[in-house]
Amino acid sequence: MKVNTETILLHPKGKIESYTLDNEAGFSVTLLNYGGRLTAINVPDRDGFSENVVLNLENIDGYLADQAYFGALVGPVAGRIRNGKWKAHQLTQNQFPHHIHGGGAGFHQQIWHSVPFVTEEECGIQLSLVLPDGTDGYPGELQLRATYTITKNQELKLEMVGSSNQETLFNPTNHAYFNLSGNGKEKISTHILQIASDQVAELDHEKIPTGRLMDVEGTNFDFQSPKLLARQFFKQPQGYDDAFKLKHKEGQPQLYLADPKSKRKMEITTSEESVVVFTTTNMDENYVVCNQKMSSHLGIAIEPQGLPDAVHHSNFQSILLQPGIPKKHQTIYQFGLIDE
Ligand code: G6D
Repeated sequence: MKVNTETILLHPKGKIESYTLDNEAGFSVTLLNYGGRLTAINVPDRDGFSENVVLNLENIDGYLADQAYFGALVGPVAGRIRNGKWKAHQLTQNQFPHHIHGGGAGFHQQIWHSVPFVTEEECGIQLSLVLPDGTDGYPGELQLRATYTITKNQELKLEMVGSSNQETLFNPTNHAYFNLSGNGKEKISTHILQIASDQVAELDHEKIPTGRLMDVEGTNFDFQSPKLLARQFFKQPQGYDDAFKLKHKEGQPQLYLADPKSKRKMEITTSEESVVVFTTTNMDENYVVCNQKMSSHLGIAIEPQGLPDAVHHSNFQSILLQPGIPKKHQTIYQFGLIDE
């Protein structure tokens, strides 16, 4: 196990570094301390050939200008908060009139303090950050720790811990866009997706939950058995940007994504109540991702988190962070090959 460090840019706000965590057996993860962004997860395919299974931008300028959270840690609260309102607090209305993904000074554009570590079985990076009281309207000084760890066994673990000196909100996620074909060779339509979820949050026309949880059985949101995405996009041309409420069963992952051609698979196990799945449908943009123009269905963002806009729905799990009581979120991404 080893960690390589590369200095990318001396930015006025601090040194931007890139770290590569390497299990020395074909599995490696590269991330920036800027936004804690995953820029590469290299995973062997059926022939043992390692390629990147997350979408990345061309260079650091791309990340500094990014509006779509490529690979980023997102928070303090992922997703939309209606009108940016919580109790008497007004959060930044960065998707006017709503608040989205932590606002203007969210996790994704902070330079985190970073410390690499290596043991015999694992290696990783511990990132830390303090967001001052009142940042983007959130009360309390928020102390954060985000730890990325890889194992010999092709696991990537992300643990995020938040604590505050006042009652505040905490619902972070990671916003990597996956494409298991490797370096964005194929569209995600070729992928198979399964989610341990029998309910999806009903959304209004602004993509904000109404509070109703709808049964997925027999609908286009039913991923309880493995589904080919191409077939789902045919039935649901607008794609998916939806929050699935997860079922947790000891020892079982909540999400399975596979690419039959390369035979790569990923299983996600999370402590969180839901997963937001965003299929990049119609995301035809003028920037370069994995050496090509960003286009519809190039990646799938998988964002484990509490249900969005939870502050306005008493039937959603609370995302309150109480003073002096740290809260931990954990997600494990397990990579491997489809069994024949
Ligand atoms: C998020 O749910 C949102 C999308 O609506 C948004 O477009 C994307 O981030 C960039 O996942």
